[in-house]
Formats: sequence, C-alpha cells, structure tokens
Amino acid sequence: MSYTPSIESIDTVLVDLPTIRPHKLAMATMSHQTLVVVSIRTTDGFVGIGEATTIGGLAYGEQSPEGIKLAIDTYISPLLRGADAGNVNATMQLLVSPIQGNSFAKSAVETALLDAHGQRLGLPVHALLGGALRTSLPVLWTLASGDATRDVDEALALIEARRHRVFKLKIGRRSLADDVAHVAAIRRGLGGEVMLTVDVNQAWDEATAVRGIASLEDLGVALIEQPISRRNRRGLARLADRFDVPVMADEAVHDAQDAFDLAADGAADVYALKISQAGGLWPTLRAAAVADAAGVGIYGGTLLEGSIGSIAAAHAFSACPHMTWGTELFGPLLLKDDVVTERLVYRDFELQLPQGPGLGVRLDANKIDFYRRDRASRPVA
Ligand code: MUC
Ligand code: MG
Repeated sequence: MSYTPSIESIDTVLVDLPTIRPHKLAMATMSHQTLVVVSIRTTDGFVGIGEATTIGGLAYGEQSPEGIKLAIDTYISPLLRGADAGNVNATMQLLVSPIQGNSFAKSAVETALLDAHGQRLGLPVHALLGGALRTSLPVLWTLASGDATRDVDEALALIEARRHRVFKLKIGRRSLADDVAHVAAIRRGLGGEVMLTVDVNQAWDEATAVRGIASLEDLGVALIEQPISRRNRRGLARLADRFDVPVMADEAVHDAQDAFDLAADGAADVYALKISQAGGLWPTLRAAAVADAAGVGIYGGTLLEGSIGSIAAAHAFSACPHMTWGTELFGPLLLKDDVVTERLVYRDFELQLPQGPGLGVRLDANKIDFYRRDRASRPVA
C-alpha cells in the first residue's frame, strides 16, 4: 500500500528586518523590510519554507504583509490541511476557485510545498521544475540612497568587489529635471561603460514620460522600467513604439494572461517577472513561456524578498530558457541580517544556485525569534 504524504499544518510569521540604508523609491522610503515567512509541515516529517514580501506596506500594490498573513491563516490554511503534499500542482489547484487574487500568498505557499517536496525526493527545486539551464544568475544592484555622490561611491565599491556591475536607479520621486540631473551625475561618476537602467515605478504621466525617456536615452540608459501607470497599457505601447530604448513592464505584468495581453498590444519590449506577482514559480515559468513566444525579453524581478523568496525566484529563473536581461535578486544584500542559517552566495556578479535538496536554505529559529514582529516590544529599525 502506498502512503500519500499530506499537509499537517501551515504557519506564518511576520519578520521585520532593518535595511543597510534607507532605500528610496517613487512610492516609499524603506528602512526595513517585512517578510511573511511560511512553514508547511507535512505528515512524513518535512518542513517546507516560503516567503512573501511587498514594498512599503500598501504603497507598491494591493497586497500588504499583514493581508498576506491573514489570507494564509484564515482562508488558505484550512483549505490545504490534509491536502496531498506530494503533488504540488494538484494542491495549488485547490486554491484557484476559492481564493481570488492573493498571488503573493499563493507564491509563498507554492514555494514551501516545492521546498518540502524537493527535500522528500532529495532534489533541488530547480530539478522539480524540469532542470536548471544555468548554475548562477547575473544580479544587478539598485542605487536608491537618494544622493548621487553616495550612489556613485556605492556602485564603485560593488564593481571593485565584483558583486554587481549593472545598476538600476530609482527615479520618479522628484521633479523630472532633478531626476535627469541625478541620472546624469551618476553616469558622469561611473563613466559611459557601466550599464544603467531606471525604474520609475509608475510615477510619470505619459507626457512626462515622453520628455523623460528622451533625456534618459541621450544619457545612454539601457532600460526604462514601468514609466507610467500599470493601467495605461496603450500609453505603454505608445512609449515602446516611440523610443529605441527598451521599455519594461513590471507592475503591469503579473501572470501569463497579462504577458499575453501586453504582447498582443505590443505594450513592452521586456517583462520584469516576479514569482509573487505571478503567484508562484510555475506561474512564472508559464508567463516566461508566453514572453518567449511573443519575442519579449525577460528580466528576473524582485519585490525585495529576503533569502527564501530570492532563492525561490532564482530556482525558477534558472529554468527559463532566455534570461536576456539578467536579474535583480539582491534583496538579501539590502538587509542587515537574515533569517536563514547560511546567507546566499553572490560571486563574480552572480547569485550562485544551491544544489542541495529543496530550496537549499534553512530557517534560523533564533533569528526568527529575534526579529518576529509579535515578539513583545521589538523595535522595527
Ligand atoms: C521594483 O519595482 O522593481 C526592485 C528593485 C528595487 O529596488 O525595488 C524593486 C521593486
Ligand atoms: Mg520595478
């Protein structure tokens, strides 16, 4: 008689970790990051872990850390208790109809199921996804201190340390003239050879974007990320059509359906795919397949996850045939501390993919205890 392992319990905890410096984006300034850490215990004795984050509470999108925890504890966990822990697809399918949206929560749960299943089979998560096409992934760094001189110093030190050589600048918080001057100062400080991209996080209207992108193109910026509202798909298409510099959709592209619709409208040259926005690792691969079919480039995006979420994304991106634009899986490096026993390895400008079973990272119970929000009177930063 064969024995089917099932889900025994699902636990969630909110963990607040301080950042190494203020991280200034168009919609929020971060001094800490909140991780929703999910642990799934199975009847055959495995504990799989997953993670969800967002940026600035509800400033980035419609899902907050507190809401993700509530969705899992109140709605997802009762549905999944007793479900087949050895069949991740079938178990995730149980959520499709009763749980609308909530892609961040679903991504964390799917990650934990894949981690547990990988441990059970003695295989890394990328093997469960069909196999990795690379053993490491290029990772850029976001310069977002708000100060051009500090940003240049930061970038030069990271190039010297062979940790990052491509830099994304967060703009859209200030006037267009100030933003362009900021990018120009960083371009001067780093020289013409260093690849720079910008992320506007939807802050511009279309007229501002037309002026802004023209100036940034002159400064040799390589990629323009989500310059206008995610809802203005036609505007995005007009910008993609008008400029030579590639326009990348981020907030506008969540899953395979968005990838298809944007491609049908010719709305973007590149997609920033995020496991949280897609609703998991498999949904990310499905969105990537649509991008490939449409001839749209792929970039491995982040919601500034810690080590668990970042490595989960890395497993997925390692299995994508074309990662033309590299990744930004630097989230753990923006945090002063971690909640896993061994920090991720960044070497020669790339994140190294773990080869051990499951995700290849394990929770540090002491760190969780120290940083968990519900531990009485913990300061956040
Ligand atoms: C975003 O919008 O892309 C990625 C890097 C970073 O600094 O913020 C994120 C979110
Ligand atoms: Mg972005």
